Amino acid sequence: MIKDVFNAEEGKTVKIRGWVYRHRVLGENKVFIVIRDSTGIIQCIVKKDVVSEKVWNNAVNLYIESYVEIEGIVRKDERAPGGIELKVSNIEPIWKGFPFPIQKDLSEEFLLDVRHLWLRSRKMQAIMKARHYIMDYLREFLNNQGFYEITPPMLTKAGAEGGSDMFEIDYFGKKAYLTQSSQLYAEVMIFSLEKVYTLAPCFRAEKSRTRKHLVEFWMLEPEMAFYNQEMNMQLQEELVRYVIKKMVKEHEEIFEVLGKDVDMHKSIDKKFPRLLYEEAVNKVNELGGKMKYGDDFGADEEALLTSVYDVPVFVTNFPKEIKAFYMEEDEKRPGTVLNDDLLAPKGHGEIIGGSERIWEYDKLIKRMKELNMNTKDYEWYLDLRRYGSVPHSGFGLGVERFVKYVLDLNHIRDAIPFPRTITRLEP
Ligand code: NSS
Repeated sequence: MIKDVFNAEEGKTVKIRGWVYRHRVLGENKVFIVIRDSTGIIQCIVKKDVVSEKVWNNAVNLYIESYVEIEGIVRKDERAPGGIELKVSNIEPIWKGFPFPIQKDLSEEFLLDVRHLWLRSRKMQAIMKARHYIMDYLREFLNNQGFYEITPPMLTKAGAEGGSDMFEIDYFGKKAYLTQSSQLYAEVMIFSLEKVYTLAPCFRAEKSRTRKHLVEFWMLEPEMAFYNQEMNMQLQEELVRYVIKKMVKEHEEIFEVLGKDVDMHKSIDKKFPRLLYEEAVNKVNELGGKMKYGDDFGADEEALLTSVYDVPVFVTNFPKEIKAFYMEEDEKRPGTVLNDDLLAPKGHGEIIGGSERIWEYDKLIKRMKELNMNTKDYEWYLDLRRYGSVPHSGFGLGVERFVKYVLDLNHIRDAIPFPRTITRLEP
């Protein structure tokens, strides 16, 4: 692998395989080739006067993304990326292929059209590695705390979050929906395993065209028996901090490839501030926004509010009218619920939504009726409140929103390999 060459002794002959990342014929007798594999890139130099005619012709006639095998001598050179280059003695194309379509046009639309090829770029490679590590650390943190991962269904009969953004499908002549959230299934499992989480896709036919909405996204949904909202928020704070610290400590090179400085996370040990919904609304207005009590935070309001923080901030106690049916009312602040949205700093906005759940049967039925919900669709969910119910809480963390925040990406679509948006279902 390419990374091994950087540990090899100077003067040693090595063999590598990889894809042509850059290719430049310099004058009559030099070719510069940068080769990439999953571990990195290396500069290779071919000089006409030291290789056979066949090798020279092989070197000249390559395309970007041709797959080649190269033999060469390791040389130190400060001008090369990583300070090492290969003086090529042999080069064999294993698959020369066709001229690569990604050349001059780097417009966002075009790169989305050729997403299946653009995923090979250094930028996307770095983000996909980060996504892998982030998902791994999220699981690691929860597993270490005694959580069980459970796998929820994607095909469901009723929505978990309500609203009009459900994808309806024909299920053998009956209506079914793609899941909006796995929460209700996570709730089922706490009565067996006490602390569980799902890490699974969610689907929302959201018409919002913003830099933070996807139609198909992944959500981590922990659910904990006997947790109140305070314990719930503490867990969220520790989880977010754990993953960010681990990314900064172990993967600085990913941030470097993306041109980002890990210093942006230097305050992450600070306690995450907490604002009541009401205080947050006032703050948005102080900062020049226009909100009234009862409005939800849009992308602009979140951007305003979070622009003044360097760590994520909790907003709690939303009016119950603008939140989901299952949230427990706060006895100390009637009309508001025991919930939190965790908003990431510097404009990234909401990454987590969580709450304490209504756990008593009578209260839940009453709330569902107030909202004119069809309780028949939720019979099995109501069973959870009929038999052995206990207080519990949980939250959902949007994986792509979190990746966007951790890496400070400009757009959520780069946090997932194959983004699904209103206008895009391909590749
Ligand atoms: O709608 S949420 O606020 N909450 C729930 O779905 C709860 N059922 C979660 C739970 O308590 N188990 O969504 C949670 C998070 C939200 O904070 C975002 O980070 C993410 O899910 N989310 C999205 N990410 C990308 N695109 C879209 N459209 C999207 N919607 C929510």
